[in-house]
Amino acid sequence: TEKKFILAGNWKMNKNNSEAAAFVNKLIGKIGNEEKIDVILGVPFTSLEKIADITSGTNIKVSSQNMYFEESGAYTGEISPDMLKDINVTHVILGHSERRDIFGETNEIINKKIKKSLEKELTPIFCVGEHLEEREKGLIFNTIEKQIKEGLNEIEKDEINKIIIAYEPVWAIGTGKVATPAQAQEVHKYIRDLLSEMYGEEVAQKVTLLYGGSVKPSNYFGLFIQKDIDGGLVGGASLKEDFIDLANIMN
Ligand code: G2H
Repeated sequence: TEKKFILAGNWKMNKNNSEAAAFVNKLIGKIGNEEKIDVILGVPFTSLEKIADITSGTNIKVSSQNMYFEESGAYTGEISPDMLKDINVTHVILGHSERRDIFGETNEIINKKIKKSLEKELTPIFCVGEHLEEREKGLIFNTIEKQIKEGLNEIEKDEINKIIIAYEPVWAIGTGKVATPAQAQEVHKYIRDLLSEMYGEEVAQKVTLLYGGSVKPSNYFGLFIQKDIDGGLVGGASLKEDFIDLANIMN
């Protein structure tokens, strides 16, 4: 397929403004002209504007880690898609398991956010993934099916290729326990087959599916050579020079 591999970082709640700028300046020197892959950085709200300015003209794109689904108004503490667009943010991570588990985001809320991001031409990086308990009970596919179908509710065929989907098994997040390439590929294939059922084979093949959960340079190659894995969403390793190594592995 013609789709590009994506290396996306998710800094989560890390790096103040000056740390963010120093790190990204280093990244730009090493991978700022990357053309074979798309590099996306998921930055805290406080550093988005600065990082979007620093990376402008490079091949590094900037993502927020969340947003609200309303346009504006009395939503104390929230950030709107227009606010993000205004400072040249291009992507938004939605439905991360930390948003679901710590902040109570439901599939319905995530669906509203995905629809709003598409309307505003922000590219959603839509995260799904099962908990260990669900895996152990044999409920991986049930969980993923519900997250995908409810998260993509009312999203039409002509919009599905504007969405990046990330599979992040919750038991592999920040735990150092990466899914094996076979475990990851199994679920990626399931997601692709499900998309094919929902939207048709041709469209499903074009959807970018990222793997996330304890990705680091030493385990990345085996994952990203899998047929249905089109890149990675990287947390811990995106805070360090490991991120440069990951970009180099994909080249
Ligand atoms: C999964 C991932 C990035 P980590 O949440 O979204 O984090 O690589 O630290 O497991």
